[in-house]
Amino acid sequence: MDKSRRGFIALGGAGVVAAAVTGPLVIPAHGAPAPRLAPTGTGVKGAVMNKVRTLNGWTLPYTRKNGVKEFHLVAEEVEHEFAPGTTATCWGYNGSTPGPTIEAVEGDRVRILVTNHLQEHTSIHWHGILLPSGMDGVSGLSQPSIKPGETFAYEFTLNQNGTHMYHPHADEMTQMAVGMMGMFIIHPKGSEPEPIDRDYCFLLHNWAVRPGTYRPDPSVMVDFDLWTFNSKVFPAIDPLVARTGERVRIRIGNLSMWNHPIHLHGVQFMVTGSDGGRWPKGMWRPETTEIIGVGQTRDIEFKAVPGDWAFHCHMSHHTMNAMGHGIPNTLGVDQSGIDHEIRQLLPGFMAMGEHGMAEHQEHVDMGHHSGPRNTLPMMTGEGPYGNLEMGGMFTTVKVRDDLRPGDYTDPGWYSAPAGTIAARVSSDPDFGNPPRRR
Ligand SMILES: [Cu+2]
Repeated sequence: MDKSRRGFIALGGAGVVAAAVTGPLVIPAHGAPAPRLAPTGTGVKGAVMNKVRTLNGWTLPYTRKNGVKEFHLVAEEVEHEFAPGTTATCWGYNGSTPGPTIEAVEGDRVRILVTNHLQEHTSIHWHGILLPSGMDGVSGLSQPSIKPGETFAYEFTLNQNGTHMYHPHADEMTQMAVGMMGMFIIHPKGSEPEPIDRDYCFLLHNWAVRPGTYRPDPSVMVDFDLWTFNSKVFPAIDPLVARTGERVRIRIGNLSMWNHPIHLHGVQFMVTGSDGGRWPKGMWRPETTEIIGVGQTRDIEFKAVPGDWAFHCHMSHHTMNAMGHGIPNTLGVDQSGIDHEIRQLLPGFMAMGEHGMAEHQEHVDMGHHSGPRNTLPMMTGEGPYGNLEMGGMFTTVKVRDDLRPGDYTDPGWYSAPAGTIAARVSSDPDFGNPPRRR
């Protein structure tokens, strides 16, 4: 049992945790803030169901009241770290962005208390969930907005299963741009038709945290600086870990402003579901890239194959961290001699990009070039064989033969069997006689 699961009480059999426990309920992975629970009169009390592993995140505990599962969300400002080197004042729920994942079971009656600690009104829309119109959370249309300091109760019965989301439906442009969102997973009653060994979930998002600033800019529509899985960028996104042969499901939701073609190396996955629930098998399709449209969720499933496999958005600018886009193209431009002259105007200026952008990481890693405050390098990360030159929506799926079930600790780098790694056969540029079109 790894540290992020410590504190759970598993009641054998179904593996569903539904016991009232006292004391710390969840120790979220990687230093995410501890859940803040509303006082219940008897101290901190609640239960956690955690069948899903929320990447870099956590599951919201609940209390059971007369057969109703009661959750309590608090909308509030949070200090958030995207990766070591960049923090910002964001908005979220219960101390984190995204907010904690809500997990429940088809047939449950749920009550969700929402307390507003923001300085402006809010509401929560339960995206994709079938419920009475008055519980749909559209402020002005289906309910009055939740004013600062107020608590509203949403209550409904879950008549479906699948991968869903929650987000404000009040000043949405601002509140979503600064991080207010979360996942709402409804498990089917009974067991899954194909048993799932590891069930991951995360949300896609984009942020305009301009170099040197500490607040995401909600007015930006297309030109973002940070592209995140669950509000984290590479290299701070946890790896997805599995044991060889396990059936892995990854549930992905998109509340960003772009569609993201999410690509997994090493396997053909099946696209098996969405917020429409688990699709009939005849609708499953094998893919290696699946576009997760804005406002959509997708579930992908595969049998884990040993290795370290890249898992990322295929929009190449979405696997970069902060970068200036309004710059002249330096590719192929001889810049020799201009460093000295420009440095008189811009101390520390360094001409780059003549032969491609990869030298950017080398310069930053060598400390030649520090960049603005609170700003991550455009490309970063080191693997066992060198620089990764990545950022943003990039992580790895790490599959090993010898993992214990339920062990989510990072197993380090894969050691590939001898003879299965691409290797140098020549250093002569004129090596061989490759056919060329003239
Ligand atoms: Cu993308």
